[in-house]
This record gives sequence, C-alpha cells and structure tokens, in this order.
Amino acid sequence: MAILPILTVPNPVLKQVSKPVEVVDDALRALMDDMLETMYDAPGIGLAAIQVGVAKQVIVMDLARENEEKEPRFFVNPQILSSNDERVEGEEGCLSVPDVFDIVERPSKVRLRYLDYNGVQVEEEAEGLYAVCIQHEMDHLKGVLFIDYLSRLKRDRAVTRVKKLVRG
Ligand code: GNR
Ligand code: NI
Repeated sequence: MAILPILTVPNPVLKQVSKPVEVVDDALRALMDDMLETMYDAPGIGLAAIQVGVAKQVIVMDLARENEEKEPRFFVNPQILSSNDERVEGEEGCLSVPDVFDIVERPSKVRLRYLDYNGVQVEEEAEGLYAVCIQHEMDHLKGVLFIDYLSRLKRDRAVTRVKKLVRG
C-alpha cells in the first residue's frame, strides 16, 4: 500500500477524460487499495483515479463518520442510469481544490451501475451524501471539477488560492 500524491488545480491532467477499465484484476485492486489509503490520509470521503494521475474509470469512497466503522466502497466503470428531477444544494469541497468550499446544485437521487472491488456488477440507488459524492466523483472521470459549476470569478479566485497554498 502507498500514499500517492494528489494533483491540484490547475494541473491539466485533471481535465482528462478517464477510460473504462477492461478487467478488474489484482493490479487494479492494488491501485484501488492505494487510492483508499491516500483518501483516508488526506482525509477525504471520495477519490477518483485521475486525482492521482491515472485516467481510468475508478473511484473509491467512504462515507462513514470518524466514530463509525470504516465502510470502503469501490466503483469501476460507473454509469448513472437515471437521475431524479429534484435538485438539492450541498456544500462541496475537493482534494484537488484544497481549502475551497462552495454550494453546488445536483439531482437529489441517482440510479447507478458499476463493478465492485471483485468485478461484480452492482445496480443501486444513491441519495443524500452518497448521491452528491458519486456525482462529484463521476464528474472527475469526465474532467469536470465542482468549481466548474461556479461563476468564472469564483473559479479563478479558487485556482489562484490553491496555487498560492500549494507553493507555500
Ligand atoms: O472529501 C471530499 N468531500 C466532499 C464533500 C462534499 C462533496 C464532495 C466531496 S468529495 C471530496 C473528496 C474529493 O475531492 N473527491 O473527488
Ligand atoms: Ni474531488
């Protein structure tokens, strides 16, 4: 297991579109294990492979609170089958845009299909924080960041702030 460096804006790699995974094998599980360790270390509740520079459709997530038992989730080649017409506003942050938080509006529920850690296909409904997080992560797979939904002024300010933060 290893903690991998997390890319931050304005790294152009974050804009890349991730490719579907062909097989869920031990090499992919090793990547997912490293991503999970990296996410816990950050700490964050989700991480897409592109955030560690790998353009594959892979996401890890754990929505358990600090005092709860860990509940790691793994998503390979996730698809949104349908989403609710209802929209909810939630405050989002991103490990690739550290220290920036803002409100994003998204569908309140989504129906998902993905392969799990063992390559088994799963279909399920996500709502609440799960729905917000999976949509945030799936945006990463398309090269989209939550700041892309903000005004240009807010986005530019966010990038400037992160550049300064990262330089120290
Ligand atoms: O840790 C994270 N928290 C978070 C909070 C609200 C909405 C989405 C997220 S995901 C984020 C980690 C991250 O950047 N994943 O891509
Ligand atoms: Ni993110």
